[in-house]
Amino acid sequence: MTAAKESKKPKASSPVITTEKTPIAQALQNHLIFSAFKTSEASTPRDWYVATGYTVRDHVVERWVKTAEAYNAQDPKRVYYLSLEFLLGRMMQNAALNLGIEGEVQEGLKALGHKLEDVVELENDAALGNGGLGRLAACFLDSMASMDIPGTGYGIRYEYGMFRQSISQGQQVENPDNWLRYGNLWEFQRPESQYPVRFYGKVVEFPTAKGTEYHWVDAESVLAIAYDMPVPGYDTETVNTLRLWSAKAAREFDLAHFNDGNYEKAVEERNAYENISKVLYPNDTSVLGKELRLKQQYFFVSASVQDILRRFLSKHDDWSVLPDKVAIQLNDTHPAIAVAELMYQLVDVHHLSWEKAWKISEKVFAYTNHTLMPEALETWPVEMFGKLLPRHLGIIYRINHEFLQMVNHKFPGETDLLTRVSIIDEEHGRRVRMAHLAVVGSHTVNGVAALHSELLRSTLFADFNRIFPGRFINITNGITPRRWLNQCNPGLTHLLESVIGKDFHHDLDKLRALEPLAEDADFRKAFRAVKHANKQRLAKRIEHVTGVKLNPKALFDIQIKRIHEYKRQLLNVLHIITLYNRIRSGQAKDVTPRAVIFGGKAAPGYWLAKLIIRLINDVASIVNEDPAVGDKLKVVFYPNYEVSAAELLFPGSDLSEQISTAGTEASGTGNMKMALNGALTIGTLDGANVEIREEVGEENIFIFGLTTEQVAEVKANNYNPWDYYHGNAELKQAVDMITNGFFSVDEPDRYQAIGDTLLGKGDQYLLLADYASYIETQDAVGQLYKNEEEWSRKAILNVARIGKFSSDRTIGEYAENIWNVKPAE
Ligand code: GPQ
Repeated sequence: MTAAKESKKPKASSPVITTEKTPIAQALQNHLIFSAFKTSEASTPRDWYVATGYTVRDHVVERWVKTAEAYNAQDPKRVYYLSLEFLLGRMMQNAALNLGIEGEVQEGLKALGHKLEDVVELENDAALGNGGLGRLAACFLDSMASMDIPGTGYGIRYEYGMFRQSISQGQQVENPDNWLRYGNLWEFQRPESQYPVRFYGKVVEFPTAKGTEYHWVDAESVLAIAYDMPVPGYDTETVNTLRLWSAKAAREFDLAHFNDGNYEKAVEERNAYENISKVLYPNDTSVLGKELRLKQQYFFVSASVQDILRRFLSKHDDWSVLPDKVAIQLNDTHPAIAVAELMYQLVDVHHLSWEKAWKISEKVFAYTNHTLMPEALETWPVEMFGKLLPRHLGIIYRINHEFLQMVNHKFPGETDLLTRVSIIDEEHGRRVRMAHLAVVGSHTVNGVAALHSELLRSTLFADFNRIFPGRFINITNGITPRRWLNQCNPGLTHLLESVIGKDFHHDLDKLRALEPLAEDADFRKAFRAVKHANKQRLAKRIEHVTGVKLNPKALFDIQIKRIHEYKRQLLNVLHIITLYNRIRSGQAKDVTPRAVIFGGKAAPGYWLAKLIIRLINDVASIVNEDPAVGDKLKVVFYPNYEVSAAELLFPGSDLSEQISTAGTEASGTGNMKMALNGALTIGTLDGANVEIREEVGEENIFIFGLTTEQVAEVKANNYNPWDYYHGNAELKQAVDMITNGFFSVDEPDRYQAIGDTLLGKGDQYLLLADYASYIETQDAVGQLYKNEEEWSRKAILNVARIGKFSSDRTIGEYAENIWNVKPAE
C-alpha cells in the first residue's frame, strides 16, 4: 500500500469561534440585527425565525468545521449514501435538540418575549422525498452522525420538493412546493465543488497497443454545483454533511444564438439544463419512465462519484485502496447507474484495466431494495438509454456479457436462466433492468424487514440468490428516536426520563426498564395524561385546519401514509361505513367513540388513489354531519401530510393502522413511530409488523387477516371477491353504498371505479377476503379501549419493547455487515 498523500496546503489555524462565550439571548439579538437586519421594534415573527436559525446554526457550524478537520486528519473509511430522496422535514429544532441547546434557545427567546414553538412553525419542511424511502434516508443520516460514523448523503437539491396537497371539494389539488422562496439558511453553496456532467454525444473506438479505448465525444455538458447541509449528531461533536447537487448550465447562454438576435432561444437552452434539478418526481413505489428522471439519476450519480474520487485522490494514489476508504450504498435502484459510472471513471478517465476496475467496484457498492411491487422496478428502454448515455450503455453491455458468461459456466445449459437474469430484458422491447445492474454490481443486497428479505430471496431475486449465495441479507428498518420521540413528544420523553432516567437516549433498548411500570397504576395514569395532552394538541390543530371538532376522549384511529391500493385505505373506509351503519340502525348503543384520521398524498397521475381521497372526504361529510352519529364517529382527512404534520399526529395516536395486504409492504416505518409514541397497532402480518409483534408480544398487538402464504394460496385458488360480498351482509351493504351513490348524491356513479376494482377486476389486494377478520378485530379494539387500564398497560408495553426499531440499531448493522466502517474519533 502506498503512503497517504501529504496535504500540500499549510495547516489552517483553528477558527476563532465565539458561540461558547455568547449567551444565546445575546446571540439572538445580534442575529436579529446582523442577519435579519431588523430592530426589535420593526421585527416580524419571521425575523425571529431567521435570528433563531442563525443562532442555532452557529453552534452547528462550529462542530461541523471540527468534524471536517477530524475526518480530513484521520482519513477514515467513509460511507456515501446515494439517494434521490431525503425527506428531512424541518431542521432548526432538531439541530438545537441534537446539540443539547434546545432549553437555552427556549429560554433566550422567552426572555425576549417569544416562544420557540411559534418560531419553529415558520420553517418550511425540506420535503425532498415522497414517503418512507426518503424519510428512511433522513433517519439514517441522523443515526450515522449520532454514532460518529463518517457518512455523507448525496442527492439532488430540488428547487421544488414534494407537492403541497390541498383539498378542494373533497379532492386533492397539487400545489408547487416553493420551499426556497425565502432562502434556506441550512444550506451552504460550494462553488469550489462543481463538476461537469455529460449527456448525449457518441462513442468513438481507438485501437491501442493495450486494447480498444473508448472516447465519449460530442457530448453536451451541464454543471453540478454542490450545496451542503449540516447533519448534527445527537449528544456528540460530530456534524456530518448532506451534499445536494444543483444543475447549472455550463454556459450562461449560447453566444451563437445571442449574436443571431435569438435571445429567447439562448435562455431556453439554459433552462433546459437547469430543469434537471427543478422538481422531485412525486411518484412513490411506481415509475414513469421519463427521460428527465434518467437525467436526474445520472446527474447526481456522476457528480457524486466524481466528488468521491476527487476526495480519495487527494489522499491516495493506489486505486486498490479505494474499497478500504469508500462504501457506497445505493438507496433503491434510483442511483444504480453508479455501477456503470464508477467503471467509466476508472477505465476511461483514469485508465485502469477493466478487470482491475471491476474488482474494485464490486467491493464498493451495496444495494437496498425497498419493494417487491412490479410497477416500482425500474427499467429503461435501451434506445433512450443509449441516446442519453452511449458510453454507459456500452459499459453495461460488457458487465452483462461477463456476468452471463459466468452464469453459463456455473449453470451450463440453463438458457432460460440467462434470459431471466440478463441485465437487458430482451422480451419487452429491449430494456435495461436497473435492479439486475444493482445486484450484479453490489457485494451485498439487503431487504428492509425480515419477511421482505425472505421474499426477495424466494421470489424476486431467487435466481440471483442461486448465482450469488450469501449476497442477500436482511437489515430491518428503523427510525430515529431523536425526531420521533424527543422532538415530537416532549411530554412522553420527560415522563420516561422521570422514571427510568436518560439511558434510553443512547440505547433505545433501555426502554425495557419501563416494563414493570406497566403494572403501576400511578404511572399508567401519568402516561394517559401525556397521551391526552397530545390528543388535545392534535385536536386543536385538526379543528384549525379542517374545521372538524374532535373529542380528545375518543379513540384516535390513525392511518397516515401515501395513498395506495396496496396499503388499503379502502379497507379502513369499509370499516367506517360499517360502524356508521351500525350506529344508524341502533345496533351500536355503547360503541366506543372513534375519530378516524387519514393523511397522505396520492401521486398526481394515480387516478384511483385520488378517487380514494375523494371518497374519504365524501364519507367524512356524510358521517360528520349526521345528527344520529354525534360524537360516536368522526372522520377526518388531514391535508398535506408531511414530516412536520407527522410530528403532531404520531404522538396523538391511539390506534396505528398498518393494514396492507400481507406480502406487499416491504417494511413500513410509521408502524414503528406510532408504537414508540404509545399507540397500539392493528395490522396484518406484513413488513416490519411481523417483527413488531415478536417484540411487543402477540397479546399487545391486534393482528388480523391472511398471511403471505394464505394470500398466495387464495389467489392460486381462483379468488372470487363476489363470494365474500354475497356471504357478508354488512360488507355488501358498505360496498353497495359506495357504488350506488349514497356518499355522492350529486353524482351517483362517482365511485363506480372503486366497485370495479373491488368486484369487477378481482380485488387484487384482497380487501373483501380480509374484511370480516378486520371488522372483528376492530370490534375487539373498541372493546379494549373501554378498559383504560388494560389499554394503557398494553400501550406502555409497546413503548417499552420497541427499542429494536431505533435506526441506531439499523445503522449499526449496516456498518458491521455491509460497510465495514467504524466510528471516527
Ligand atoms: N418505499 Cl420502492 C417508498 O417509500 N418509496 C419507494 O419508491 C419504494 C419503497 C418504502 C416502502 O414502501 C416501505 O415499506 C418501506 O418502509 C420504506 O420504503 C423504507 O424502506
